[in-house]
This record gives sequence, C-alpha cells and structure tokens, in this order.
Amino acid sequence: MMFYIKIFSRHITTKCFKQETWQSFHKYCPPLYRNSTGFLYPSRNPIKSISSFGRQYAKFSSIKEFRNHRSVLGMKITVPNYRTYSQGLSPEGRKRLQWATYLSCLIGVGLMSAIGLREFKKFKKTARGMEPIEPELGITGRHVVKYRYRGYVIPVYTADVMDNVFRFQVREDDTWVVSFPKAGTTWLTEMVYLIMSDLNYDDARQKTIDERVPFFEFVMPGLRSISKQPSPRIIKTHLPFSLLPTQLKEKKPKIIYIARNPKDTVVSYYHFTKALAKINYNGDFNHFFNEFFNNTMLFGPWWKHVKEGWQMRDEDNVLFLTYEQMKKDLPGTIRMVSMFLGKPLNEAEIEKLAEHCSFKNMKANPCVNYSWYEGWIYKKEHEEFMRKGIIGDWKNFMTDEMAKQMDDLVARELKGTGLQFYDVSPETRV
Ligand code: PPS
Repeated sequence: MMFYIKIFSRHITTKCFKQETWQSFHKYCPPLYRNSTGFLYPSRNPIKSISSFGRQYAKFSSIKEFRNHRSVLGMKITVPNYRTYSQGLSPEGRKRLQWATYLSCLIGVGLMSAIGLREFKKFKKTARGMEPIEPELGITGRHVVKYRYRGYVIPVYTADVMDNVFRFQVREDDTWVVSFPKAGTTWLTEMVYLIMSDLNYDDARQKTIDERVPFFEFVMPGLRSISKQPSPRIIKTHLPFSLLPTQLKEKKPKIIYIARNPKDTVVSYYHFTKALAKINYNGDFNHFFNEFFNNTMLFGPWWKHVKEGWQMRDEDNVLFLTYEQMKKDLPGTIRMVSMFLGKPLNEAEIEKLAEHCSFKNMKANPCVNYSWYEGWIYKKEHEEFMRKGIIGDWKNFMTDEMAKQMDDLVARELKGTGLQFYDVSPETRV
C-alpha cells in the first residue's frame, strides 16, 4: 500500500500539477516540502493532504478570502488543523466540511486503486514474458499498446486475459473460425453460422454477426460471456493456434482456418486500420507495409500465423481454406464446409447460400457489413468494411519493388511447406 501511496504522490506532484499550482497550494495547505528534483510534494499521506485542503477551503467561500483571513491573523498563527476549524464551524459548515473530506478521500482512493491496478497489470504481463511495443506517437493513438508474446503481436486487451484464454473451457461441439485479420473471416463465419443453424436466415437477418459469432479475444462480449453461451457455439478468433486454449487439442472441436494472400491481406488491413477511430492510424500505406516486415502488425507475423494453420490441416477436426478458393468457387466451398461440419446441403440450398454470401449481398446486409460500427468504432470518414472483395487489389497500392519484397519474404518463410497463394484473380491468371 505504501508503495502505491508513494507512486501516487510522486505521480501527482510531477505529472498532474504544474509547480505554480503546488506553490499556491503550499500557501494554504502546509506542510509541503521541496524534494531534490525541485518539486513540491506533500509530507504525508496524500489523501490527508488533499482532504486537509478540502477542510480548509470548506470554511471559506474562496481561496482569496482564506488568504485575507490569514493575513489579518498575522503570520504567527499557524494554519489551524481539522479540530480548530471544525470547532469554529456552524453545524451546516461542519457537514460541508465532512462531505468535502469524504469526497476527497474517495477520489484519492479511486485514483490510487486505478494507478495501482494499472501498474500491477503491467508487472504481471512483464513477468509472463510479454514485451510492450510502445505506440508510435503521431502514427497511432496513445492508448494503442501492443505486446509481443511468444513471437506474436497481441493487443493489450488480449494480453490482459491471456491466462483465461489458455484456460478457456472448450466444448466438443464448438466450431472455431481461426484467421489472420482480413482473410475473409466474416464471409466464412456467415456461411458457417447458416450451415450450423440449419439455414436460419431469419435469425441471420435479425442479429449482427458479432452477436451470433463472438470474437473470442476481444473485450466484447468477453471470455466469461462466451463461456456461458449455449451449445453449439461458433467462435471467431484472430489468435494463432499456439495462443489458443490448451483444451482445443483434447476436445477436438471443428476448426476452420482461413488464409488470404499476404498482399491483399495487407491492403485490406491497412484500410480497416485507417477506419478505426480508436487506433487513429495516421501512417501511409508505406508505413503500414513496413509494419508487416518489422513484425509489429497486430496478430502478426502473418507467415508464422498461416504456417501454424497449414501445419494443422491434416488433423481430422481441421479444415484449411483460402480466400482465393472461396472467391473462385463459392458453391464448391459451401459444399465442402457443410460436409466438414456434418450438415450436408442439397444443391438448391447451396445455391441460395452462395447468393446470400455473394459480395454484393454481404455489402448490403446490415447484419454483416459492420455498419453498426458507425459513429462509434469507425471514424467519421472511412472506407467500408466490405471494401472491394477482390483478388489483386494490391496492384493499386504496391510498387513493383514492394511486391517483390513481399514475394521474396513469402518464398523464404513458406519454403518447403507446399503452401502457395494466388494473388491475381483466376480470370487474369495464366
Ligand atoms: S476481419 O476484420 O479480420 O474480421 O476482416 P475479414 O472479414 O477477415 O476480411 C474482410 C475482407 O473480406 C472481404 N469480404 C468479401 N470478399 C468477397 N466476397 C465476400 N462475400 C466478402 N465478404 C467480405 C471484405 O471486403 C474485406 O476485404 P477487402 O479487400 O478489404 O475488400
């Protein structure tokens, strides 16, 4: 406790108040002392200092009045303490004084607890081997803190609950959709939801995809809420296999991993990141592209994520898909996914679902196009979530040099895996 009191007092003296503020505070609320760095600080428990300011101020209608009062009495008179003040007060004044004291105590305790909790969380993460990646001021918002953990970059909200992530109770009848961001996750989850719900289009048109398929590691709805959801659950996550619940291996729920070619992934990720109000990303595409190579992109590195998914493809409970494959043959992918989930569909049902999942329809569908992010998660001016939905848009953003850099990196990192990506649309491919 004393440690946090010390931290708190140092924090408020050095950060919250300017020195002039403390100097004027000093006049009315001694004792304050100057420390070696030249800052004034309260000599005792800061709660007492703050509340004593409240007490003294409560008796006078303004600081000026208090100053006059002191000068009339002369400098010999020391500033009276709580007892002398309260004795001279009317019952009403005493009440005011009491409330001022309680309030200042409450604010002090609240502040100290918040700072204490923050410091404790930081300490816990560092002790677990999580290394903070500080936000680049001017490029992202101040609060965007990422952590490097077991080779991956994870957001602070996930780093805070990593223990619970590993301990999460998996069920055999769960379906997990795993992906690196912007791989076509929403597209696939809409398809999986409809297959698993026996084509309940009514539900799909009433509830947003976030309500029907929770985002595992995100703050909303949170792990506790997901753990209480009825079976069969469909869960979406951007965490790689090595950071998922340990029970996934024993319970063997159905897992579908979806990957997209890295060039279009980066382009789509860039536009999405720019749209997010909280992240407040100000960098240009060049800067974002370099984040990919410097391994500072959230949930990256992409190649490590995708390689882990690819290595799991032979497990009975795992299906590996690509965005390009869905683009090339959506009905065929629906057929494959429905068989994998043990809910085969007939041709008419496949055709209807393919129509429902077409880019045009998903873009117009308010339950999947993330229009509910407007005025809240999105900036005022932003690109739509369902942006272009094509293969090869990277050509509009990458120079030849960038494309080569990406090709070289992918060739190097995926060498020997047999995993290949097509980054030009099937029509233009030779
Ligand atoms: S997220 O935020 O990680 O969940 O994003 P994710 O859903 O994985 O990816 C979004 C991109 O998928 C495109 N998309 C589609 N493409 C084709 N057809 C359909 N039906 C479809 N639905 C979503 C979406 O447009 C994003 O890609 P870009 O390149 O930005 O358009």
